[in-house]
Amino acid sequence: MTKSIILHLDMDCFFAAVEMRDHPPYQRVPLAVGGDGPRGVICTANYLARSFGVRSAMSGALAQKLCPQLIFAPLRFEAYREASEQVFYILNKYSSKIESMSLDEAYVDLSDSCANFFEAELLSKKIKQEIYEVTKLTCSVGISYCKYLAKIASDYKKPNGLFLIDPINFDQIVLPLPLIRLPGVGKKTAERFSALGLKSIGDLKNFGLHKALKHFGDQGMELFHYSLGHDDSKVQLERETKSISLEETFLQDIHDLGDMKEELLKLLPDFSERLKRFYDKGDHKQVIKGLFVKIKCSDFKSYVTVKSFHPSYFENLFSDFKLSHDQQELLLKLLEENVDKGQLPIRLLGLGVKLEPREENQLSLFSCA
Ligand code: TTP
Ligand code: MG
Repeated sequence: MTKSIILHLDMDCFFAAVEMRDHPPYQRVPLAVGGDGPRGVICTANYLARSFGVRSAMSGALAQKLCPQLIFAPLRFEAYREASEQVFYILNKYSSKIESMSLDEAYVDLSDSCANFFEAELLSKKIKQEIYEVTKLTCSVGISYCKYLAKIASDYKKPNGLFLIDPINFDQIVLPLPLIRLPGVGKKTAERFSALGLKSIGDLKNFGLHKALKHFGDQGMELFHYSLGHDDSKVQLERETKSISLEETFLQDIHDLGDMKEELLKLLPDFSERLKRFYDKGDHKQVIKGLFVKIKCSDFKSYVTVKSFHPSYFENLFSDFKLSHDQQELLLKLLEENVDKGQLPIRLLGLGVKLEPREENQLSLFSCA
């Protein structure tokens, strides 16, 4: 089997960098974007402000306390979107396998464009330079043989970094990192690990598969595999629809579970519309294989809980596009599970259905024959 070569790219203090580029007086001052006003929350801060402890998702009031000379720039989404499009345009020149995670973050599969890590490093330098020439913004790039390690690598030398994690430096770089750096580990899971004396990825590796499974079930097994450097998740191409979903960001964080449930149910009519539009196009009959709820907490961490079923469980959705009473109850249960994982007020709420990839559809058709 050929090894994958995955690049992870993350723009440096993205919104703040765009503001500094467009407003020279901001370049030498500690800068926060967003967060002004009594209830304001900071979206990001430049690296000078970060040296005072100012962070994303912090209240503007606290940030000002930490750094009294902090300047607040208002948000300009159009400018961030334009810079983001320029970055993705450049990435598209070098690979057709790109998974965008947000305006400023993407995974790129370079397995077909580069023969080895050395070539991938050269190409990454070229990409970084081109992005800088076009946008006048810097980014950090990580390269590895799987997604989660490429992400850790891009973070390792931020800002303006380029770093490779391969099997040779894996132990030295990755094992000392805290468990929260693994995909799917939030504050709560990290605390559960900590209660067993497990702090670092290396601790989990030493803990062993058997005990990881015993204490943490399937998630323990998955995380244990990460601790060995194994991750076979693929860069997801955008062409294929993986899910149909709807989400809403609230002006004020929601604290109360009852209010969250109410807001979730309010999304249902629009969600039905979305389902109907997708299936009315008629050219794809991808079956539904799961239901999920997503939340984003006030610290901007996202949690998604999915429940999978045989596609027949969702047949009603093809006729009236409405979730049944049972499915709505399930949705509320998934919400509760998520809230339990996040343990904080929420700023975003979403729901959706997972679709079976088209190839799997075909396989299951054949296997029925
Ligand atoms: P990030 O890539 O997480 O942060 P960043 O680019 O500002 O800084 P870094 O150099 O560490 O990558 O997020 C990208 C943008 O998304 C960020 O500039 C602003 C926005 N954002 C928020 O609005 N709120 C948040 O809590 C976070 C984390 C990001
Ligand atoms: Mg970034």
